[in-house]
Amino acid sequence: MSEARATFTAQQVREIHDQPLTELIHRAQGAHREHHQADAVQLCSLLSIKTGGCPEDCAYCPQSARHGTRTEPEKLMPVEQVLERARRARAAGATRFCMGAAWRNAKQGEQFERVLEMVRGVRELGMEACATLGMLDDGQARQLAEAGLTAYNHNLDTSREFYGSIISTRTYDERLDTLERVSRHGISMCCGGIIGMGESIDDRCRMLATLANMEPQPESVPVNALVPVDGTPLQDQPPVDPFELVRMCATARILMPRARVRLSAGRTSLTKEAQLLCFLAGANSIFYGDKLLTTPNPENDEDMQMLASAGLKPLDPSVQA
Ligand code: SAM
Ligand code: DTB
Ligand code: SF4
Repeated sequence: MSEARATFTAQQVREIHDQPLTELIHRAQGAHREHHQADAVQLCSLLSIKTGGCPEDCAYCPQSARHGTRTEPEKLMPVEQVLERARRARAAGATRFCMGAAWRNAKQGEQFERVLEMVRGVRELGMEACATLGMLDDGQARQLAEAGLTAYNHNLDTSREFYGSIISTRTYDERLDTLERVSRHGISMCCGGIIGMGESIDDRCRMLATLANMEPQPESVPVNALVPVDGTPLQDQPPVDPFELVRMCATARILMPRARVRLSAGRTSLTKEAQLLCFLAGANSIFYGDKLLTTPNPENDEDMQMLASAGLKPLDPSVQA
């Protein structure tokens, strides 16, 4: 029997989001335990396979060619180098390998073939493979699916209303179109956003409502805290209050109970206590490895110690989907 799923209004999401934090975490815990192993955290390693020189103008991004950041543009990496990094990530305990390219849209021809080869190689290692390559056309989505790609990361970043203040070179609908293509070809969607860019709480709730109303809902939801990078228009944004991140994780967990909620960029600014609150609020995935795409992330040892001291464990590679 098919079940009609509830759709959420931004107002309903706001009511969930604004509950007392103790109540919100309690509800999120319930949703978390119903669908997930409560003591396991997914470790995803991230690699920038093509860095910098991006023609888009995303205000948060150090890789946009339009901002005066210190990120040096690099060419697409060779397949073997990428697979060597994936092997190292697997040996360190990661079960998912995510490859990011600073493109407006995925390239055609040899470069795309190379990415397909990387995806096949990562899958052969027994890891989940995720890619984020910008916009895709229908044929590219199909080829990625055939290569065995587990998930495609394409963030909404913020609400439709605030989007234009952050990015002028593409539209919210273009973003949604790529996500729809990805999903149509059977690839899971990894889709989330960033807080701390100057958006309002209502913008955050509108974004969460959009994500939760997708059919199907995203398989994973990255919750990023802005990493303010010198040279970007957002370089002087004040730091995010960790409780606001906790609220985002908890609200995402309640609205999308089956999704992996990934505590993503910004962890180097969080104490282990703040991160534990995020895990209590339903986050169950992190980026693992000392670099995100271009900015630092906690060292492997530091993360392993944090998890061990909380009695949490990395997701067992043998039980992943
Ligand atoms: N070019 C592709 C795209 O835009 O989809 C893929 C790479 S892009 C860097 C992936 C995501 O990283 C962005 O959508 C954004 O959510 C996140 N991101 C980029 N810079 C960030 C920053 N300084 N702080 C937090 N998140 C950031
Ligand atoms: C996502 O939501 N966050 C990751 C991943 N998806 C690709 C990227 C974070 C990038 C942070 C800035 C940098 O390191 O360049
Ligand atoms: Fe380019 Fe992606 Fe950065 Fe935007 S977020 S500037 S599309 S790399």
